[in-house]
Amino acid sequence: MADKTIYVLNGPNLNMLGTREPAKYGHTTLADVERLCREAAKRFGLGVEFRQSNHEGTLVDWIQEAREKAVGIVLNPAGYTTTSVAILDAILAAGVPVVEVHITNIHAREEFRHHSYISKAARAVICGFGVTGYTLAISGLAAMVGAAQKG
Ligand code: DHK
Repeated sequence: MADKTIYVLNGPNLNMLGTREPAKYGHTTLADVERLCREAAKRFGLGVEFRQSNHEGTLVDWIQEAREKAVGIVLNPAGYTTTSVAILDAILAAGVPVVEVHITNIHAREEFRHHSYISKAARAVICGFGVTGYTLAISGLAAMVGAAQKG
């Protein structure tokens, strides 16, 4: 059993990864991303609670839950990045480090995608690496929480 757990939370439309605008988001499915995350976390002895929701309040509930049950959070807020004060407030109250991930380079895209409420509270931000960003986020989070690489 893993010593510690991290939550990997995904916002709206990421359930459609693999078929959604593949020229931007790639062909990898969210199930593939979950597998990558579990492999990456295992290297640091971390367990993963991997979830996706299209609903803002559900994401807030899960961030509150992570406060009790996790040592850190990897969050792709997707479309809520640019709008959600509620998710920002949940992160400010979370008491565990949050790494914000975007598959695409949001700064090279439309102007409205450049501003992130989440970045105001995230400990780190990764964007533009495709789905590899999730594994980079897990490595960074592991360092933040002092989880040593196994083997
Ligand atoms: C995913 C989304 O759904 C968009 O709303 C963001 C982000 C970008 C991503 O790159 O993972 O603007």
